[in-house]
Amino acid sequence: MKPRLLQHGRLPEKTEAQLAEQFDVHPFWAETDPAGYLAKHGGEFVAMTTRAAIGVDAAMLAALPNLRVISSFGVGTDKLDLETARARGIAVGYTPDVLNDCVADTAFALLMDAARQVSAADRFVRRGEWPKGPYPLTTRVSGKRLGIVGMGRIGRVIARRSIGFDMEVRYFGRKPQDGVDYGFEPSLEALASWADFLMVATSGGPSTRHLISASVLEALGPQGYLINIARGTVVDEAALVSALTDKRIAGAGLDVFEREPHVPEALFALDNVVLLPHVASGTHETRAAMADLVFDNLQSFFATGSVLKSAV
Ligand code: 8YV
Repeated sequence: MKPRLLQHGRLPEKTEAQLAEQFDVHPFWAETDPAGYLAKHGGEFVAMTTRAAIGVDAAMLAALPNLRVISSFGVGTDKLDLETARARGIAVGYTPDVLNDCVADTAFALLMDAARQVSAADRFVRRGEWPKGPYPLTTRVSGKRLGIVGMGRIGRVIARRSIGFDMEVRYFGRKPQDGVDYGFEPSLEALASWADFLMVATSGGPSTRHLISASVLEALGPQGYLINIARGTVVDEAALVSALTDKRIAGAGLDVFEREPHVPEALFALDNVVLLPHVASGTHETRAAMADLVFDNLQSFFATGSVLKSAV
């Protein structure tokens, strides 16, 4: 008998085929009566997969009384009820590290676009406006000051990318990080005031909700740029929209939003913000590596009792 696995959200085709070979998979994402199905069959499942964007909450875990392992596609754990998983001894696998490079690359793509207005200048050309005159001057990146909010796995790779731009780096977080050669700033407002570019690379969830507040944006100021490749919930989005509209910050580059896939339409007409649809890890190479790790976490758990990359 193959162990029963509840698939919560689609996964790459190769991964779904791998799971089908090793597990008795139920495609929960296709379920027309999710609550009814779990009430009737929830006790049959010992394993489940999910995605960082979907997660698994306390109510769902309560409907899975025999669950032993969760394998999540993504590094974000803000939608996973880790406290309940820990209390019940449920292993939780996720996919850190394999996406660091592509997320850090996207962070600099957004930073460069926000400062040099690459996308806005492209639209300028396509609208046939160049013959009427030159595109306005933009902002230099090289040699500027980069403030990183969250010096974790991805924040450290972003800091390394800054070397190529001769940037000075300081960072903010709960505490100074060992083995990090950048200046630690215990005050987020002070970091925002110092930085030319404020890079949000911290985890999502209740502890960081609206960490980038109206007062932080005010400290960043009319010469400062905000880049967010973390979670939309980390930024007070209404305050950001207002600051961009009123040009109380110079610009922003955003890959994540508070209510994805819905983006405040007030941003659509602005040339001082770059909008991406949460694609930072969205390359063939990285998504394949994440998918492999989702499967490998499960294989490891059923072979050894432990996942390869544990979130708990
Ligand atoms: C995921 C992400 O690919 O890894 C994360 O936490 O935000 C993305 O890289 C996406 O959320 C998967 O659903």
